[in-house]
Amino acid sequence: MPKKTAPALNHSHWGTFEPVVVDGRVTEARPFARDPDPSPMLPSIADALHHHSRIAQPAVRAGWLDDGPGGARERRGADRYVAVTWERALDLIADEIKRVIRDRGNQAIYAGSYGWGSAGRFHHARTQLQRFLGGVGGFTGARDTYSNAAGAVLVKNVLGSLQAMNGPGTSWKSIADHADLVVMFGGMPTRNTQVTPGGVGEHTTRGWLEQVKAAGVEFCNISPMRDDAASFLEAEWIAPRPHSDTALMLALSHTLIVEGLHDADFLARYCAGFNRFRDYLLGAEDGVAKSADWAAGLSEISADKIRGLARKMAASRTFINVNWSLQRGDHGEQPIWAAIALAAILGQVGLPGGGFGFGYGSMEGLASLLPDMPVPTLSLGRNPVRSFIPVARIADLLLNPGQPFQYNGQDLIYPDIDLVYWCGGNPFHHHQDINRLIRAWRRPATIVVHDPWWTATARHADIVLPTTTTLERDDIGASARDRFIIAMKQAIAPVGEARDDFAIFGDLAERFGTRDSFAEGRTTMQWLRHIYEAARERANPHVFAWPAFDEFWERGYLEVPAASTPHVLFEEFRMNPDANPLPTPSGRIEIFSEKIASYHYADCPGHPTWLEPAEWLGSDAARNYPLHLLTTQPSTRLHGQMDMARVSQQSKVAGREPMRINRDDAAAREIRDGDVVRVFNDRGAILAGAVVTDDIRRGVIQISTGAWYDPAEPGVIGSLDKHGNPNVLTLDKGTSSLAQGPSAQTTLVQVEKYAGDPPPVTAFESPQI
Ligand SMILES: Nc1nc2c(c(=O)[nH]1)N[C@H]1C(S)=C(S)[C@@H](COP(=O)(O)OP(=O)(O)OC[C@H]3O[C@@H](n4cnc5c(=O)[nH]c(N)nc54)[C@H](O)[C@@H]3O)O[C@H]1N2
Ligand SMILES: Nc1nc2c(c(=O)[nH]1)N[C@H]1C(S)=C(S)[C@@H](COP(=O)(O)OP(=O)(O)OC[C@H]3O[C@@H](n4cnc5c(=O)[nH]c(N)nc54)[C@H](O)[C@@H]3O)O[C@H]1N2
Ligand SMILES: [Mo]
Repeated sequence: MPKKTAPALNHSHWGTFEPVVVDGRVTEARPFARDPDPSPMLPSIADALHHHSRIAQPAVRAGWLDDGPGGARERRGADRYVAVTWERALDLIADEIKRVIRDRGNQAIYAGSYGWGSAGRFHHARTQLQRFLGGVGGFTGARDTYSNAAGAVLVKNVLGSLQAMNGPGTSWKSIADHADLVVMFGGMPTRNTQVTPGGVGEHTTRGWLEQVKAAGVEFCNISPMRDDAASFLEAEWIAPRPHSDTALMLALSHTLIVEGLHDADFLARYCAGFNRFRDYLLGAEDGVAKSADWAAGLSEISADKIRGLARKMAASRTFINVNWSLQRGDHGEQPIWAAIALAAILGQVGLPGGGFGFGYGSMEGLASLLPDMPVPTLSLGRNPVRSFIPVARIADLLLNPGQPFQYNGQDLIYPDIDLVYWCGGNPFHHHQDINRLIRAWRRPATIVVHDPWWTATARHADIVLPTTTTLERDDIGASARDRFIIAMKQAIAPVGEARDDFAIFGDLAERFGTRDSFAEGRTTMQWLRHIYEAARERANPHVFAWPAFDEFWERGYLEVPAASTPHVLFEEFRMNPDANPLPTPSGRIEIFSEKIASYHYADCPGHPTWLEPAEWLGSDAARNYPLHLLTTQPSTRLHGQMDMARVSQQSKVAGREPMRINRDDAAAREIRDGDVVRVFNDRGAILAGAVVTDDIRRGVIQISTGAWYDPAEPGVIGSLDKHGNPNVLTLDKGTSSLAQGPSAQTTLVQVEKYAGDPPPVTAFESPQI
């Protein structure tokens, strides 16, 4: 443990760091000494903090200020702003919230406000917003995440809890000690494991992968990208067409059954509904056997290869991982369910090193040796309004007031939204089909956004409030996927007129007479003490004796010892399924779900099923748009955060977001490395910078998410995006009536070399004020 002289630390979703402060400015973010594998994104922190795209003072869109709520809404994204004082801005917001509550009711306020904000657990932006609005009658909220909605809703139904999706899963240690083979659908990209929500004190994934490799375990990377597996893994690369994974998994299952390699005892004892699924696989339901030959036609992986892999999986202790990306597509529930069924047929679920897991290459900490440790958090408070949307249905909500929709067995209605309040998220980064979003965004009378930076979302808002970043305030950083708790100490004074979200909502609450219930009479420091002590009370003293708050704050961090025994998912269930049933209706793994079947959803039947995605290389649409666009997580930033800073900027090609394309696909279009290209489909067009590679399968291109949306004609639906935000191109459709998750990966496009002088990127210039 550090002594009194411990450096003041700070914390981010991508790592703990020590800010170096010179003359009131942060010049450097030094990696935390206890982190074995710090994120290469740290050098961007100082740039972003002091960048000219910070919002200097509260601002109101001119059309809204002149004409009142709803004024010149079609100018959102193109309008000027007027700088106002904090008092004026807060009066305008309070009056507008009061108007909407009076005339339309609280459900007319949408405050689902999805987004990652920053790592501190007290200044958790969305929680602060929802505590405030909950106290003044409530708001329409949101369920689930963009990360893994389809998977989460599915596993809650068929496994009974979220644990398999969100961790802790079977530990890497167990895999190193017991597995022979790791089969990775979507690979295991270490770029993604830089990150976990609430922050990472200790990056463990690369180290674990090295240990698993050193133990002699083989890896198989089933992904359109070779480099989804680190080269030191020496993984076999199998590159199916994107979205054909469900067909592959069904064919692996089919092979195991017809060759008698399935574990009949496991299926009888631990699973419900295997026979129904078997009938489907064998073709009894629809006359089509889901054989290796059948899947070969869909995936372009040879039938022999599929059969060979099935036999190898049955002959080995095999661990199957499916990354979350696979379920971020049309019918995204299916690859998750098919993987569960495949693992059940192998019969190794609940055995050390065997079975399945999700997202091990999606984020840090899904399978490390995590201690039993409570995390300090700010409670959400109560929301008296019942209406909600599945989070990725935001554009549907705004475009279709009063219309019915389905979600996980419920028939619901979209409420009529008049005010959107966003705090800690960036829908113009995260949502699909931005042109459709702009159309939806024109519906509400008022849009309020808090952010430290002039993101595209801020630039499409009516009232914009500048907030502090983690370096400008005190907080506590912690995550359920990490064993460090960090005292995040203010390093510099707030930039410009920025204020903390907590302070802003306190002053808004004052205007409603609810300050006492919102702030509960505590200052920031008293809150930090309060949430820390509440966690300390829940902590198991046999795991670790938590010091009192003052000692923690002075030490700078807590390091809770790693768990001594590896975790095995469903180990207890396997030992005694009657005494330890799963919390599903049958108490078993539901290969067939009576409940899901009872909803009669054509897009999510009662067992894992091959359902053709709306767009993929096997569909008719591929004639016009022959390339499958995968919008992966960026290695150089967190979503849209820090796009203006050096690590991200150094990765740009001709000033635009890189687009990786296979050598043959590039040659056929006369595209060379470094060319500016136009990527387009019926939904929109963007400019990007070409990177020609052999590491990506033919017919597939990759553009990371997160380049700031930069329309050539601001405010105009269908404008060319000069910078390369791939969400201009993506499909905005629910995965199915079950989960209604985002289908971002279901996108076909065409690419051509851009003729003429590419227009300059202006995404990071502030709007006219
Ligand atoms: N096409 C495509 N789209 C995707 C995905 C994909 O795979 N493909 N992935 C999706 C996924 S998994 C996710 S999680 C989403 C991520 O989408 P978001 O979470 O919305 O993305 P961020 O850029 O992290 O947005 C967080 C915002 O909070 C702001 N912020 C930081 N700290 C504070 C604070 O203290 N207060 C306030 N008020 N604001 C703060 C940041 O400046 C930033 O603008 O994107 C989704 N979008
Ligand atoms: N550096 C960094 N790390 C991050 C984030 C970030 O912004 N920056 N964001 C974090 C967040 S919020 C999340 S939710 C996770 C997301 O984690 P994931 O969803 O797992 O991440 P992706 O990068 O979208 O996809 C991983 C890989 O899946 C492969 N893939 C895509 N579609 C298919 C398919 O149809 N079949 C197969 N077999 N493979 C496919 C792609 O080749 C891709 O490289 O990442 C987290 N990690
Ligand atoms: Mo995510």
